[in-house]
Amino acid sequence: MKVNDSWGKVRGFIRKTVILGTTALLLLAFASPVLAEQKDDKKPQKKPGIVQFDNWSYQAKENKGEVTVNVKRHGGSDGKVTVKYCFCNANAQKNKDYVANNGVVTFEDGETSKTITIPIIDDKLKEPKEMFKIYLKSPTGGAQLGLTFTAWITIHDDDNKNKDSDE
Ligand SMILES: [Ca+2]
Ligand SMILES: [Ca+2]
Repeated sequence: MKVNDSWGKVRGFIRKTVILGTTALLLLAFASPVLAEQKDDKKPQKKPGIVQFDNWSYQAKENKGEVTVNVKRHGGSDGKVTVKYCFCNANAQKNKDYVANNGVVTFEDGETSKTITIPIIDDKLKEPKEMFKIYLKSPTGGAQLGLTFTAWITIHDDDNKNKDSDE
């Protein structure tokens, strides 16, 4: 009797365990797609951000050798994005007053700030203020260009001692 009793208990225990286990497995099977879906819903959308210059105007001294402009990425920094840059002449002449090396700025995932260094040519000529324009184009990686995607660079001559260029 004793043996039978305990066997009965054991069987009861096993049955309960199996039922509980099956129920748990079934619950998991039903719940996991739902949980996964919720997880997907909560996953924030990728924000590659907006890329632009931090200023629309930069000043360069002719005898300083170079000018640095800042490119910022804001509103998100997800993933790698690139943006091309090129130059326009105004009264400053490409490769006479400054070196116009078109290029690409690359922001790695999480990066938000980059610089472009433009060599300025110290030409020893007496000149007025000279200006040229740099602009950003062709963003990749889902990034967009901001409003300040162009910037003016003013070269202040160091050979001309008149008022106009001596600031
Ligand atoms: Ca010059
Ligand atoms: Ca000069």
